Formats: sequence, C-alpha cells, structure tokens
Amino acid sequence: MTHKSAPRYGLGRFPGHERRMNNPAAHNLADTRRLANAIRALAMDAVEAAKCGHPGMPMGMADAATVLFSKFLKFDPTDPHWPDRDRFVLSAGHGSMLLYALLYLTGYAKPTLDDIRRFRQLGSPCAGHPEYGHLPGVETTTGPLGQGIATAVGMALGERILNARFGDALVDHRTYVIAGDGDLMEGVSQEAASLAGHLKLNRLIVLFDDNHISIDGPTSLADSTDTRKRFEAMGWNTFACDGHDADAVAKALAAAQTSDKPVLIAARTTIGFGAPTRAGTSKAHGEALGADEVSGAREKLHWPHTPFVIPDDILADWRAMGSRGQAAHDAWRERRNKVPAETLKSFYGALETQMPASLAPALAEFKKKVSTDKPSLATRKASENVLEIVNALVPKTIGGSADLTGSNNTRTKGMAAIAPDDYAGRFVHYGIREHGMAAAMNGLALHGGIVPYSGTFLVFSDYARPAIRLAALMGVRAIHVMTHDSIGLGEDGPTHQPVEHLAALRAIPNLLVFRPADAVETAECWELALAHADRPSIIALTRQNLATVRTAHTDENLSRRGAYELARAEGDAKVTFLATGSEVEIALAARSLLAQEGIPSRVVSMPCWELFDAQSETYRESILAPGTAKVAIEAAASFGWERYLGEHGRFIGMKGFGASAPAKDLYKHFGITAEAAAEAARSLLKSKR
Ligand SMILES: Cc1ncc(C[n+]2csc(CCOP(=O)(O)OP(=O)(O)O)c2C)c(N)n1
Repeated sequence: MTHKSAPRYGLGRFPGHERRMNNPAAHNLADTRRLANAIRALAMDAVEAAKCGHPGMPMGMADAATVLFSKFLKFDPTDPHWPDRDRFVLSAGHGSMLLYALLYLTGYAKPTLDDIRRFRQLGSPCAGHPEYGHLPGVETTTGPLGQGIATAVGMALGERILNARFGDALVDHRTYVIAGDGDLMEGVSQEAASLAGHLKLNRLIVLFDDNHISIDGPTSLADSTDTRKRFEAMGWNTFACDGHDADAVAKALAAAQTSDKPVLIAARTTIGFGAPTRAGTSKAHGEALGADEVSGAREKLHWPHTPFVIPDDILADWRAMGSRGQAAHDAWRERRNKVPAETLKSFYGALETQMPASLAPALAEFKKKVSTDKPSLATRKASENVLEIVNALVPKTIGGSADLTGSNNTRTKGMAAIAPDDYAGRFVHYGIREHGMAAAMNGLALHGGIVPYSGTFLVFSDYARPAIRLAALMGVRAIHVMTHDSIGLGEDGPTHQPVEHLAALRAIPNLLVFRPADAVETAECWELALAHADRPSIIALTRQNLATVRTAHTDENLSRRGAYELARAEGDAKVTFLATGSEVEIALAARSLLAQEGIPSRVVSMPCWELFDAQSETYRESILAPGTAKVAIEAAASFGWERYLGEHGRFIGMKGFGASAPAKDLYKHFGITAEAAAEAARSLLKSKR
C-alpha cells in the first residue's frame, strides 16, 4: 500500500504529461484535484439539498474516478448507447452522486444541473441509487451491494462472447467497476468474481474503494479478509495504490490494460475526503454533512464557489474529457464500415430485441406435432425440445446452468461450452453459483446482443432472487429455467421441493412466472418469455412426466393471455377448476369424475398469472366464470390464490413442507388428487344449496 495517512489536499498535477502533449483535450487540463473537487462539491451540495444521501464515497473516490474517466474509459456522451463503449458500473450504488456528477461534467445530455439539484426527488433521474433506464450512462441498477460487480462480470463475459462472434473491429471494450467494502463482503461478489477469474475475463477491471469504513464504523469490526489475496486466489491480478494519487491510480489502470486476468485495484482512499471532521469516519458515509462541515470542506478543498456552481474553466476541462472518446468512436465507425456486410447484419441483428420471424411458425409446427403424438413427457424435457428449435433459429441465446445441466435440460445439441480463452461457445457452466449466475445473466442481457437463459431447481430460486428482482426492476430479459417445480420431484424430499416459491416469485412486480402444463404450453411459454424483451421470466418445469393436455392443435398461442379454458363443461358449467402445470392433468381427471355424476365442470389452465391479470375485465370474467364453484389445484402453497377463488373457493395444494417419497405417493399423501378436487367441488355445490 502506498497510502499516506494524512490526506493530501494539495493540487497534484494530472498524470500522463507525455500523452497530454499529443492530446489537445488533455492539454488544457487543470490539475486533477480541482477537477475531482467538482465531483466532491456536487456530491456535497446535492446531498445537502436533499438532506440525505451518501457524500463520503463520491468524495473519497473522486480522484480515482477522475483518472478513470479522463484517461481510460472509452465513452462518448453524444452517443451513450454506442455498442463498443466501455461499460462503467458503480457497484457502490449509494455513492450515486459520483456517477451523476461524472455524467453531468463530461457532457451527457442528462442529468442537467437542475436534475442534480433535485437529487432524490420525485421525477428527478438522479434517484437515490442509480437506476437503469433513468439516465443513459447508468448501465445497470445498483444499490443492493454486490449486485453491480456481479452484473459487471456478465457484461465482461458478454463482451468476450460478442468479440468471439464479430471480431475486434466491432467489439473490443472493457468493463470498469467501482466497488466498495460492502460489495466485496457480499457473498454474490465471491460467486461472480470466482467465475470471472476462472473464465479469465481480463477486460474486467475493478477499482476497489479501499477506505476501511462502512456504516457501523471501521470494517475491522466485522472483516479481516486480505482482499488482494482473496482475489489472487480466484485467478485475478491485483494492484494497490493510493486512491488520491492520480499518478499511482493511472499507473495501476495502465497496467490493468495488459492483464491476462481480471484485475482488482485496491485504491486506498479516505471516505469523505476533504470534510474537516468527518473524513475518514463512518459519519461521512450516509448523511448530509451539514452547513458547517460543508463550508469547512470548501475551504480545505480550495473550492470557494457557491453551491452547484462549476467554474467555466473547470467545466470546459471536463467537457474536453467528455469529447475525448469521439476519436475512438470515429475510429470504430471506420473499422465498422470495412466489416463484411453479412457480419454487420448479424451484429446489428443481435442488438435488436425482437425474435426472428421464423420462430413462430417453427414453434407452431412443434405444437402441432405434440398435439398429434400426445407424448407423456416431463416439461423440462419438453423445454429442451423447444430449445433445440429456439437455439437453432436465435443465435443470440446463451444457455447455462448452475451445475444442473443434465437436470435442467438447458444444453441443446452442439452447444459448445464457453471456456477460459474460448468464448465462441453458447453454454455457460456457471458452477454452483445461483446468485452470481442470475446477476451475470442480467449483465449479459444489459450488455446487449445476448438473450441469456439458464437453469437451476425452482427451490433454489431463493438463491437467485435478489438478482431476479433487479432484473424485474430494470426490465431486463433474463430467462430462468427452474425445474423440479414441486413435490413431484419426489425422493429428494422437502429440502428440494419448492412450496412457497411460486407465490414468492409471483410477488415480484414485472416478473413473468410461467408454469406450463405440457409440451404444447411449454413451447408457448418459451415463445412468450422470448417475446417480452423488457421483462424477466421464470419457466417452472417438472421433473416427472406429464400427459399432453393440449390435444387439439391451434397455431394461436393460448398461453398469451395467461389463462384460458382448456376443457369446456358439457352443459351449463357448475364448477371451474383452475390449475397450473402438472396439476392441470389432475383437474381434467376431476372434471371427468364430476361428469360421471352429471355435474358439468370446466378446466382453466393458468400458465402465467401476470399475463392473465393484465387482460380486460371481460376476458378475466369469462375465464373465471363468477357463477361457478371454484376449485384451484396447485402443488404449492395457497398464498395468492384467494384473488381467483374469492371467499368460497377451495384450494387443493400444499399446507406445509413436502416429504421424501416417490411422487405418486406424495400426491396421495398430501391429498392433491382428482378425488380430493372433485370432493371439494361437490361440497361447494352442496353448501350453495
Ligand atoms: C445487500 C445490501 N445490504 C445492505 C445495504 C445497506 N448499505 C448501504 S451502504 C452500506 C455500507 C457499505 O460500506 P462500503 O461499501 O464500505 O461503503 P462506504 O462506507 O465506503 O461508502 C450498507 C450496509 C445495501 N445497500 N445492500
């Protein structure tokens, strides 16, 4: 460590004098500290105006970030979506003002100074934590610690995958991350960083804000990890530098450019750098500094300007840094113009969100065959069959599994594995890292050019949930194949049998939770998951074989409306059975039992609640048929079913955890049978009389 215990407030010259001579933008640079102080001032002032926020991290990392943005990061504020830009992820999202200040100073159209003045207020794109979609330049939503760095691993992998496909001329960029102690303490960072180390993602460069402070006080209260050793053990190169010494940061970043492994730079910093009494303490972390401390900091930093005022010369220097990337952008355009038309077409094709027109007819053909052949098939196997079609027609799908490839059935024929130094494959062995996998999938999707799908057991969706939630919040198309979706998995027992998981996933806004009943619905659900470019999906699939319930073919995607009438009543319907997935078969059997007694009933298959809830009231009523007795069947917790069952409906499902036994025995044991469903219907009809 080259850390100096007493912070230097002096005006150290900017690094790279020799390069500055050749770079007109850099030639007029004022010193680093003055430039960085513009970030510090905006951070202090915005937090002060909001009376809440996190000034410490932006003030601590301002110098290092200035070096990164002025000398290394390849970006063009006039075209924030330029596909070959470097990605920058502020994993320590609480330090959002660092990012907002950088975007403003370097000349992005947004945020404006007014947006920054309204930091954390309704309608300002400068939200408390950076939110994807609010501002170009915010590459991912961060705030839940650890997610940013893990998502960045996916971005860095995405870059290598597209590079392998389209070549250096089109895809040749880096992913930079600023991460704090909190990010690295979170377990997800371990999962993602070990994957990055294994895959040798050398375009990933993490600046670690090594300030030894978190909320409760010094990090030594809870942690004594040697972070560099930890990352080296995972196959990373590491450097340490004084994060306030611009030359040292620049040297470390320069060295990182030629690394054959991902890089961690531990930049020793002082949280709240410049704040006279709070610098270096947890008091600088997450609250407004207060008028006295702010004016003390202004003095210490030699920043006499009034709040939110950036002097013209400093702003001009920052803007020059912002236009620095235009040369790289022009060079890229020139390279692009020489790329063969075919390659260019598939490159831009990959960046588009819609599916190829050939997909729908191919899936319709598949459905037709299934409806005719009527196989008894596990939906996980049906999903594999569907994926054979999808992967052949949609080159941008990248599959994977968290070490359950043979169980999730996510690897189709000829799908080569992605390996260290070989990114031409299409399948990621994520290892037993559900959380890291889900975050990396978000990164792959956010990178662009890729539709990631992957698999684990539904019960382990809990391990992936934080990243799935972020995918939903961001509106990112990450598709999770979650097999072994109920007690139907049998002998592995209650540790592996999901019970509350469907309800828990359905509770996440904007997430589509599919539970197809047979191979036909599986094809339909896949088609829908792929079509929703702005939503993540879960496809819950069975381990056990299921009968084909959709025996009358139609090209129409009936799952599109989330629920539909699968079997009509013979006569005036007295009963409606509602069911999903493997229990649709049970509902059909219950319907037959009632039919034998002359009680007409209908069966509604509900492969996706979210899509159903979005239908018109008329459609929903036509499906739910208010006048009929309602029985829902799902081998899961009842939580949520009330909304369709009303006060009087009955639920046939799980009331507690499962058990270890063959599936057939378990269904009987827990009373999830056609007989029980029919009996529930009878008793409802009786009580009506
Ligand atoms: C998963 C998660 N847990 C807890 C928090 C709340 N939180 C926000 S910042 C922070 C401390 C982070 O410390 P550090 O990364 O060192 O940031 P610094 O104090 O340097 O700003 C915590 C616990 C969070 N944002 N995410």
